[in-house]
Amino acid sequence: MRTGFRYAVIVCATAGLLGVARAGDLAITSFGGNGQLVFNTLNDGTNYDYRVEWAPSPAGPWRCFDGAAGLLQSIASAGSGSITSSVPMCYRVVALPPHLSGMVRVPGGTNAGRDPDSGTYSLTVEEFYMDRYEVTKTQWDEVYTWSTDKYSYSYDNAGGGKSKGHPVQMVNWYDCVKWCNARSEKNGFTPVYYTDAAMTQVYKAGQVLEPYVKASANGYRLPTDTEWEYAARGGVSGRRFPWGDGDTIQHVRANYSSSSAYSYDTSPTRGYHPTYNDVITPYTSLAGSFAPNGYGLYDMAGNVWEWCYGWCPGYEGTYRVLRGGGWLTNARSCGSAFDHESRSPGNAYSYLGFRAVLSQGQR
Ligand SMILES: [Ca+2]
Repeated sequence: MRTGFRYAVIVCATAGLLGVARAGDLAITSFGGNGQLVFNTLNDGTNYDYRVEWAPSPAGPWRCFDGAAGLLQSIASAGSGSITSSVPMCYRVVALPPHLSGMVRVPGGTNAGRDPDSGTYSLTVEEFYMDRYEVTKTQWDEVYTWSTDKYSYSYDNAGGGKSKGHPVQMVNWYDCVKWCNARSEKNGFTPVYYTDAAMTQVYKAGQVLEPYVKASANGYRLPTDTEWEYAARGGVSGRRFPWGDGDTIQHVRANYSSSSAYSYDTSPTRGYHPTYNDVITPYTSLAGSFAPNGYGLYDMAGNVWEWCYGWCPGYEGTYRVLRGGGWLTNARSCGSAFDHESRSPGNAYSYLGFRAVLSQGQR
């Protein structure tokens, strides 16, 4: 069910608490001189995500923190040996409505640089929201059951999952596209994918090689290849992997198969991830088992590969793009720029899952 934002505002000067306005039962309870902001949480049985926003005045405009750059961007040189700093004076805590809980805001913009593997690149996207984790089996089942019981959806695969909280796999591209539509309908949104040019017939069943895409629809969809890579880079440029500190990979950072074939694979443990290799494939890990990237996205390298919407260039009509590498594959495949992998949309594998996005304006 879609609801509006609920938020609590704090107006502060030099980190002192001057006044608090509250909406509902969400409130900021303290803001200390050490910069620590404390707020209560909503207690209505819903699992909300929360985020802190800032503004120059209570009238706004309110802005999200885009990692460290969100603050650094407000500091500019005066050109005379001194620095003028514009410090945000108001903060608020926002409880994201349920349809956005579990998603992170990916700010629009351009991420350009030189990737150690692919060379110069430039990625430009509009703001969108993306699932924080790969879609889990739990999440998959909830929408799958809802959509097949009463709403005439039919899928080629029921989906596999090592256990609750692990990413869903053994789902083909058609399943994922239909599931996005079902999730949209479940949340009261307009589905994105249709079977007819007039876009009156929601894509719910069968294998439609090239669904009609309603660009104005506000529902869930698969990310484009460009959106996926932009998101994976997490706001840092020119790095091989989703993290900003170095261009190497180890098992402590991701669930993948380590090998000495790549000099930047410096994992002290080799082969499949020792924590998740229980000799019963697939060796997936609980979604979110490793540190997130700068946008708060987990497992953008490894665990399961992720279906993107687009065709593999040169193989239009045959193969759809996958990104990010998985538990089965090597360090190279985990690179943010690695786009050499694609699969037939009708095939399903135990190393391949997905995550969904919402276009801007759906907040
Ligand atoms: Ca992944």
